[in-house]
Amino acid sequence: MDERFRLFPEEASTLARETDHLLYYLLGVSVFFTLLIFVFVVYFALRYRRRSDNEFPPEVPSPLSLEITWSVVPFILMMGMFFWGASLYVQMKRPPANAMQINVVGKQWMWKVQHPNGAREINELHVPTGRTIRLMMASQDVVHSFFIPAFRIKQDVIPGSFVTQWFIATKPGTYHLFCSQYCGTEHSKMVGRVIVLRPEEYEAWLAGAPPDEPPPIAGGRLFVTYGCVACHSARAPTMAGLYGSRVQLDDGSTTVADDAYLRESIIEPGAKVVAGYPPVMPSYRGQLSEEQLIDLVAYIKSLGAGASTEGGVRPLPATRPVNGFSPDRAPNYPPARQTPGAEPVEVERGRLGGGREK
Ligand SMILES: [Cu+2]
Repeated sequence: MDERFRLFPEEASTLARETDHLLYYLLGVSVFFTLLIFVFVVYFALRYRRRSDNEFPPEVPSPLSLEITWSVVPFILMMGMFFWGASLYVQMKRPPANAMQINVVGKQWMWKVQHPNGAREINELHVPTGRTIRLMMASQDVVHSFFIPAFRIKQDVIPGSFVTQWFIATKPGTYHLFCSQYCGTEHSKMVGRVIVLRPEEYEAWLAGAPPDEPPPIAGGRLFVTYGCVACHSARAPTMAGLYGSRVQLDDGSTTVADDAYLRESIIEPGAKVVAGYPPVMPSYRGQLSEEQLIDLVAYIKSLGAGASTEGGVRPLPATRPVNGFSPDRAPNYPPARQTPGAEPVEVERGRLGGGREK
């Protein structure tokens, strides 16, 4: 690593250059106007100083053209900052398609990383150049913040949720990885290295890393051992094609089945109940680690993405009889609460024991 003094960290990602350009613009505008104002203050103080006790300044009307100029010019410069910053922010928050997902779990006081093939590392992150990397991050305890100065990315990792961050590394090398959120006594030791390799070097590194179960396979195993499969094949929504699709909820609204939704549905199943199904799923809060939650979501994702991510409503799987209730008897099933004539669904809810009274 280059240990010479440098004003700005190295630029090692595609976002780094653009972030710096915006920063140079902000600095440039700030320095220019600070100096301009400073020079005018000194100049006017000397030029128009009071020269004798009986000197009174004449009243000078402010010219309209000057008023307009010094209102409009800063307005344009500020709006430039706003739109430039906002567009960069939006770009930073939306990972491009076909990103390679690497999972990161923060805990006191380390970063645990897992690659798509299952390979794990701690406080180190190996990535290839030129590839879109999407980090799927979670915290096991307190708020941490994943900070790679050379990539100009910093993302708070909040317990109880999944957060994502993406980047494309551009320059092979070793860079700092920090936790930039005070997270306990050994926060200052929660540091690591990001090692950017050429794609072929990355493949070689992956091949040489100790093998481990890929997340979707580990998730599939959890799906069976935690008994999810017992319900999510007949009595509850199936998982095939669920990821990324739009789901009809029992309050009439819809939601996209993304990582956050799946996580919430495991931890707090009553928060968003799929229309036509009784809210009987137990909560798995405290039973699954962050890694296991990531694995489960990876498994569901591996079952296929929804075909109707572009705003359509995924048809609910209701082809099999549920506890003796056949969908054939209720032509309006499943949109239970939207259609007034969907009485059989309500009856069925009561019979399953967990039905909520309207
Ligand atoms: Cu931390």
